[in-house]
Amino acid sequence: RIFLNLLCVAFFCALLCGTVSSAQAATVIKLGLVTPPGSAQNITAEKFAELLHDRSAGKYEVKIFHSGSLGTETEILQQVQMGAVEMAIVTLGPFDTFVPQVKVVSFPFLFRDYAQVDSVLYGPLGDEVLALLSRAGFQGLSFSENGFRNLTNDLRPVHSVADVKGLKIRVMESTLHKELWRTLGANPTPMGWPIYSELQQGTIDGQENPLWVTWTSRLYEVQKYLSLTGHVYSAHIDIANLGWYKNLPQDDQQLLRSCMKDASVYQRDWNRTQLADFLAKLKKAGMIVDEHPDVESFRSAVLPLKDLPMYQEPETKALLEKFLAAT
Ligand code: EAX
Repeated sequence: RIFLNLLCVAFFCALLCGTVSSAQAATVIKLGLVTPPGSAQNITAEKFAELLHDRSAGKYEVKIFHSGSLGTETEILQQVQMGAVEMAIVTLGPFDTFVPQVKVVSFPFLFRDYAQVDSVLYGPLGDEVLALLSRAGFQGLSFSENGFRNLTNDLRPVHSVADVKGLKIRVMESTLHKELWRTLGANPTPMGWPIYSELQQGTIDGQENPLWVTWTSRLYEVQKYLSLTGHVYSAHIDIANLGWYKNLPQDDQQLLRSCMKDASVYQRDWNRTQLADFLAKLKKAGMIVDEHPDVESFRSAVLPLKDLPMYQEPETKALLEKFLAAT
């Protein structure tokens, strides 16, 4: 009987403890992104979740909504703006419509290599861009890496810009990317992600993305030709709803920023060490790769982009000049 009583006491203690600990339950942060587990965005998100959990001693729990379960990047951005979702990791593509100045970061052939990317974009100039996001209701925490974009298509090998003529290319939902491919002679169609079935059905001939995307999204199944054009350094932007962020204690705001910056360092390293492996896998899967396309022909063809009206807005123009001077 005593034993039974003790058992009851133990049981109620356990119950009580459970209640107490759930009363101190972690603050859940919803974070949206469109790519699947294993993608570069997820690597950043998972690292961020882990760092924030550890460094806040469990005060925050990040719940990742991946694979576009919250919608396209544009839709996710709208939800973050409204505060329905606290955070997101998105490509810069759809940002044009929210904060137009951000498109300078994706200017074609802006960065020569990763060393330059790290010193300029992940330095003070990048922070200047992040600071602009508040005017659209976002807190910019960090950039992270999608990678240098390369063209794939299913019609023919592309060596120089002349080979691009008339190709139906899916581009991100971005004026810059649309203008870029129009300038190169293609027939660009802006679309959200994913695009596998459109490529499979042949409504579009090609697309452009970093190697990891072409590999993890199995685009090699529906795309024959890959050219290492590296035309745009594609960044992710890691953001929070501004009002929500400003309501956090100061120390926690700083903690979120430093966790995201550190997650970005980790993710860039992950991205870069895998590149050779992705390329080998794509070749093995049957893609015909032009590793040394005539990049100069692309570079000179995109020069007029600078004179387009979208780059004449004074703030955008000044920012682009700063980036061009630093790269
Ligand atoms: O992040 O939409 C795009 O082309 C992105 O680069 C892709 O989803 C990977």
